[in-house]
Amino acid sequence: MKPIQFYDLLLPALGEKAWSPNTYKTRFTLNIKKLPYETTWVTFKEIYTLIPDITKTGNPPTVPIIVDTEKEKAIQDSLKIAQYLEVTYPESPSLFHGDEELHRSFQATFDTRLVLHLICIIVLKVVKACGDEAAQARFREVREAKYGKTVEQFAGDPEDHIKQIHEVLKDTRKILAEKPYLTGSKVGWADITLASQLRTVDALDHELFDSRILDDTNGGKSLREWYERMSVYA
Ligand SMILES: N[C@@H](CCC(=O)N[C@@H](CS)C(=O)NCC(=O)O)C(=O)O
Repeated sequence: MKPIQFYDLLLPALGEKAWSPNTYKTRFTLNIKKLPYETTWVTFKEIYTLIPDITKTGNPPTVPIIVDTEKEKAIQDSLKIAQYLEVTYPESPSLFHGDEELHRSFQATFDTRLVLHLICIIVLKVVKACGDEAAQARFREVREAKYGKTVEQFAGDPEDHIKQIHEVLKDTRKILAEKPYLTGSKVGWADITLASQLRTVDALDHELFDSRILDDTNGGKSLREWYERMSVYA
C-alpha cells in the first residue's frame, strides 16, 4: 500500500518533533493501526496557505489532515480520520473494538475537563516556540481574540491547573491500576485521546510533566506505567 500522507504541526523551536494534541491523535492512530505513512510538517501559518488546497472543502483549515493516496481521499479532523481508517482498513488493529461510544465517552471527559488545564500550563512555551517575532505576534493575536484575554491571563497559575489535572485524573488512575488500557486489555481511541493530550505537556516541558503530572500525589504509578506502554505507539 502507498504511504498515507499525514500533515502534522511544526513548532520551529522543537524541530520535527510531534507535540500537538490533535495531530498526535492521528499519529497514534496510524501507529496503532500499523499503516504506512509519511509526515509533512506545516507551521501555524502554513495551515492557512497549504491545507485548503488539499481538503478543497472550504471548511476552516486545521491539522491533522491525511491524504489516503491509495484511495485519493483527503480527510480532516482526528476523529473523522480514525473513523475513516477503522472502516477502510478493518484488517489492521481496531481503535474502537466495536464500542465507539465507550471510547468517545472517555474523549468527551478529557476534552471537557482536562485538556484546557494541560494547554494552560504550556501555552507560553508554545508562544516562544512557534517561530519568529511575527509568528509569535500572530499566534498571540489569534488566541487573545479567541479567549478575550492576554495569553498570560489565559495561562493563569500553573499550580491551580496542576491541582485540577490531578483531580480529573483520579478516576483514570484507578482504572489503569486494574487494566492495562482505559477500556480493558486492548489499546484504543480512549487511550489515544488521553495520551495525545499528555504528550503535548511532555514535549513542551518534560521536567514539569515527569515530576508533577505523571505520578499521583501519593506516588501512585499507574498512569506513568500506562504512559510508558503507550510510548511504543507515539
Ligand atoms: N477537532 C479537530 C481540531 C483540530 C485543531 O484545532 N487543530 C489545531 C492544531 S492542534 C489547528 O489546526 N489550529 C489552527 C490554528 O490554530 O490556527 C481535530 O480533532 O482534528
